[in-house]
Amino acid sequence: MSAHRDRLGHRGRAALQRRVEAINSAGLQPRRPLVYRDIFVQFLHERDIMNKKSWIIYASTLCLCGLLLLAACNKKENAEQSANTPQPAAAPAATPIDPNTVATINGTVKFDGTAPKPAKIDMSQDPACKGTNESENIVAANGDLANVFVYVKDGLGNRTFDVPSTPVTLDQSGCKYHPHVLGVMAGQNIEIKNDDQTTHNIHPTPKDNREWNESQPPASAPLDKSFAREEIMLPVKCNQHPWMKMYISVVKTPFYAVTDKDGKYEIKGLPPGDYTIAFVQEKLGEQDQKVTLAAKDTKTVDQTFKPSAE
Ligand SMILES: [Cu+2]
Repeated sequence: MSAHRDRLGHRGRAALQRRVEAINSAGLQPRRPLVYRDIFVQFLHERDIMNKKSWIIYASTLCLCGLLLLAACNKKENAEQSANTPQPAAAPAATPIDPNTVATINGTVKFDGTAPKPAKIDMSQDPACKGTNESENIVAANGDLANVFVYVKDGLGNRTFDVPSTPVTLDQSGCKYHPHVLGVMAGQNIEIKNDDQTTHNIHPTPKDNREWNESQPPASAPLDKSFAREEIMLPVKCNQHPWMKMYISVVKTPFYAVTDKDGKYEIKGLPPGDYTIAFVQEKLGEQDQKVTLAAKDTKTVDQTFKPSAE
């Protein structure tokens, strides 16, 4: 009872008193004598129901307001975000290449001096690796230097080029990589095949791209890989066969070539302009040459490498 009284408080007690007086003054005749306690209990009951109803209404209203506020804030935030997010600035469009004016460069890369005798490679650790093998770090016959990566290093400005949908192929056969130097555009697929009866583990060790290595058992499906960023002469090795090495050059333009066994290369389809042509050899480094191409030019740009100091 004392607890009830406390819960009622001053205003509650005053209201109860008024009700008792109202009943008494109306001269009502209850079935049994109306006692203070009956009225008190009924009052508490009504008050309880009222309180519950009020709570539900209060809570619902609060929730609704909260949700509305949240929605409003989100909307504002989104609006601010889209206002603050810098839209990619429209790069000034590069002049389209006119196929009627394109030029060609070609040439021969020479090795000046006596080419080192290719070192013999012992592949006896894996009986599945048959045949002869020789080091390919400098491949020069009659002074013609093979496996030189030639590309347009500068002069194309902000031109961008479509990535070819056809892949380039890297084959493993005779426990060697074919080719030894491969050019590919950034994002273009490289189809890696294993034609050997042994498991290879392809392991590129890039500077500017993601490193990975993956095993490829005999007769397994080709691996499809690509590199996102430009990187010249990215080394690739095999974790199974320590002599297996090759280089992938990842470029942003289609203007590249690799010298063949006669040291020859050709790059076609260049718009007229001033260019820097880079020649890169895995042991002998890089040499650049400038060339100016007029419309429909075919220019010969030869290059000579001297033996390195070692
Ligand atoms: Cu291997």
